[in-house]
Amino acid sequence: ATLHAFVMAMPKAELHVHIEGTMEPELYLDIAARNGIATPYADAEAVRQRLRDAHDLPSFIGIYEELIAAIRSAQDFRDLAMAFFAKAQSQGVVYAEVFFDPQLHLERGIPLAAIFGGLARARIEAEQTLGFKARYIMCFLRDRSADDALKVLRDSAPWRDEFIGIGLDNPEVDGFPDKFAAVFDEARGMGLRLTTHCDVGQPNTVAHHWGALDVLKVERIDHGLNVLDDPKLIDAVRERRIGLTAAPTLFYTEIPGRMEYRAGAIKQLLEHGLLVSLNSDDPGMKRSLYIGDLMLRAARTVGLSRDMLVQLARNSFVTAWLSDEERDAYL
Ligand code: ES4
Ligand code: ZN
Repeated sequence: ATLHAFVMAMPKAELHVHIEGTMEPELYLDIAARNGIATPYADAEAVRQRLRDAHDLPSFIGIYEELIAAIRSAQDFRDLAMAFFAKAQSQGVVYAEVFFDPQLHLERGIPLAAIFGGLARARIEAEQTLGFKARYIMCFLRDRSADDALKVLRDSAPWRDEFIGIGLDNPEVDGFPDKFAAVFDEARGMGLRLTTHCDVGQPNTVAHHWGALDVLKVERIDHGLNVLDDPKLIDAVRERRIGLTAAPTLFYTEIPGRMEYRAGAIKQLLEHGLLVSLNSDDPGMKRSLYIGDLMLRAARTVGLSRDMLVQLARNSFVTAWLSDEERDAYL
C-alpha cells in the first residue's frame, strides 16, 4: 500500500485535542451567523488570514478565544464535536479523548448545562450513527486560579459521568504545577484520571515536567517533548509508563524548523522506548491537519518508518483511558 493508504487505514486513538480548537473557519462563520454575532470576517479565507497572526502559544490563544466567543448553545457544542468526530473518523481515528475548557465558556456566561448537554449529545450520536467512541477530559486554564478550577470541578458534580479525567492547558505561568496540587488531589479522590500540558519551549520546562509527575502525579503529559532535555526524566517517564501525547501541529504561518523539531523529538522519544503518541491538538485553527495528515507529514519530514508509525498508534491505545476489555478490542 502507499504510505498514505497505510496511515489512513491504521486504527488510531486521539488523546490530545481541544474541542474548541477543532472549529474550522467555515463552522465558526455558520455558528456566528446563526447566533447573530457580527464578525469582521467576510469569508473563511479571511478567518484563515487572521489565524496567520498566530506564531506562538500566547498569540494563538488570543485568536482562539476570539473565535470561540461565537459558541453559545448546546447545539453549537454538539455540532462542533460531531464535526470533529466525523473528520477524525475519516482519517482512521476510532476513539478519542477530547479536552474541553469549561472556564472559557463560563467566563462568557455560558452555563455548564449547555456545555455538557451539547457534548453529551454529540458523544452519544457519534457512537450510534458513526460507531465512533469518545470520552471527555475537563481542562482547566493554568493562568486562572486553582480556586476557580476547584469550583468548576465541584459545580460539575451533576455531570460527573460525562468526563473521565482532568487536565491543564493555556500558557504556563509561575507556580505551575504546584499551584494545582489540591485540585489534582481532589480529582484523584473522585476517581478521575489525570494529565497536564507541558508545552514545548515554555520557561522552566524540565522543572514543570518533574512537578507534573511528582506533585500532580499525572498519568500522561500533553506534548512532553522536553522530556528529552533530562536523562533522569527520560528514565522516570519510561519506568512509570507515562504517556506523552505529542502534537506536531503547524500554525498557518509556519515557523521555520518547527515541524522538523517536533517530528524529530517524537522520533527520539520512540527510540528511547517511551509511550509517545501523535495527536492533532487544535486542528481547526492550525492548518486543518488531523492525525492521519500529521503522521504523513512527520514521517516524510524526519523519516519515521512504518514500524514507528505502528508504534505511535499502538502507544495511543496503550496510554488511552480505556478499560482492559476495550483496549484488547482495539489492539
Ligand atoms: C493549547 Cl497547544 C495548547 N497548549 C496550551 N493550551 C492550549 N489550548 C489550546 N491549545
Ligand atoms: Zn493542547
